[in-house]
Amino acid sequence: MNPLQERLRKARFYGILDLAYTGDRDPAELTRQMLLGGVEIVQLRGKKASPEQLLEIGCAVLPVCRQLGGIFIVNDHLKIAAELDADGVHVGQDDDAVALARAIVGSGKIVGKSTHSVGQAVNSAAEAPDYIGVGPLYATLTKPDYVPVGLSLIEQVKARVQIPQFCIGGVNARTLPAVLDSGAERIVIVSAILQAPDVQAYCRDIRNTLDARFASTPMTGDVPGAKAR
Ligand code: 3NM
Repeated sequence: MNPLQERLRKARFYGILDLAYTGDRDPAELTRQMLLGGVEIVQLRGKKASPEQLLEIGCAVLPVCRQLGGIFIVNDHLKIAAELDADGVHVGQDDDAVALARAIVGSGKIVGKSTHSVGQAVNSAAEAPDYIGVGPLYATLTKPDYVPVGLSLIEQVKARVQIPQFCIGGVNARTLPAVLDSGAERIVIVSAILQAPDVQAYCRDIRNTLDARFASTPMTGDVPGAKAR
């Protein structure tokens, strides 16, 4: 495992900078607020953005991640991730295979994949991504066409898959306790962060909840007896 993948394994809080929610705000400043609030991974997602727009925004966001120690992931676009020299790429079930993503973005980079069922999680894990997304836990306007999978999927996937799982879909300050009670060790938040009146304060609140919950709990799959994080 290289240092980047090591950082990924330790991360619990993943925020998505979805351009559907950024409005006329500065993406780099939003990224800064997210990272200062305790987000560890920032993904750039812009389903309706052109490659040129994503490239331009990525160029502005990446240095902020570098400066503040965040991991920077590009959604869907392998070539843009490669051109930016991003830390990695995230692909969906209908997108490119993990191996192709790795070949294009770079062998030492992070590749993540969305999954929406136990079967998809098991099959996707066999492609050896660095992490999988598991969701949507709840119905969410950020991904309106997807049927919510429910909280029980978290433990079902944990029982079958060893690689890090990031639980996503309808996670916010209100739902977080139930999500954590259901076994989630890592979470992703999109709209709740970007619709918060104070992005940094909202992220800090989530961060504090995660830190309190995991104060002395090692990640699943960690070496027994290893120092807890
Ligand atoms: N992927 P919010 S759910 C981008 O299940 C995305 O793979 C999902 O947004 C998946 O935090 C989702 O606003 C949207 O609910 C999550």
